[in-house]
Amino acid sequence: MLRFEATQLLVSHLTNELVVSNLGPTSAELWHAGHRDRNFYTNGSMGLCSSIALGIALSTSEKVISLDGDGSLLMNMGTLATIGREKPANLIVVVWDNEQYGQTGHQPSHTAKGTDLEQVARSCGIPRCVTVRTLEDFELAFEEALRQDGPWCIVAKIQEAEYLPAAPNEPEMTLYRFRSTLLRASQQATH
Ligand SMILES: Cc1ncc(C[n+]2csc(CCOP(=O)(O)OP(=O)(O)O)c2C)c(N)n1
Ligand SMILES: [Mg+2]
Repeated sequence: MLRFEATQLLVSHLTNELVVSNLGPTSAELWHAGHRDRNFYTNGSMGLCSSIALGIALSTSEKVISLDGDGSLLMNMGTLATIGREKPANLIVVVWDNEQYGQTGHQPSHTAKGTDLEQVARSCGIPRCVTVRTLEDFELAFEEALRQDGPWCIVAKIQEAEYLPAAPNEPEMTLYRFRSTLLRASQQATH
């Protein structure tokens, strides 16, 4: 399974969900798959994607999706423990697990040497954890995660591919756009 085809599939299932994406190609591919005001592209902040998504999930009842990377999640594995502790029902963590630190030179990550992030998430108390290896299984798991309460951790084993061009995402603009969209939605809901 390629991350870009899985990202395109994921985007095709979205309605109003909030999506936070890991730095680098994960954010670029999300942008190419379909830019939305409800996408929060992270920049440089390795390890913080699921932490940011957790914070957002705890402050809204809307579904929040984190598109994390194996290397980044390994660097801040405590975020899985906090998700398991807080158990936000509206949070879906997808880990694009290519078993490497892809964008910095394809160095093998711990998941290439036996670390099983599904088991880590499960042992942290995250109730819905699954590993998928094909596009079909990814779609089934993601559709179920959209329907059923979580928190979810979907570890999607992916193959590396050529990178798409970088996306024109400026951090300040991302923050401004994302916040304004949510603010507008909450103002409309109260009027
Ligand atoms: C604190 C910190 N350390 C190191 C880096 C450099 N860095 C950027 S991305 C990356 C690898 C990320 O790996 P992963 O999350 O698996 O994503 P992939 O590149 O495989 O898509 C590294 C080491 C950084 N941005 N921040
Ligand atoms: Mg990786």
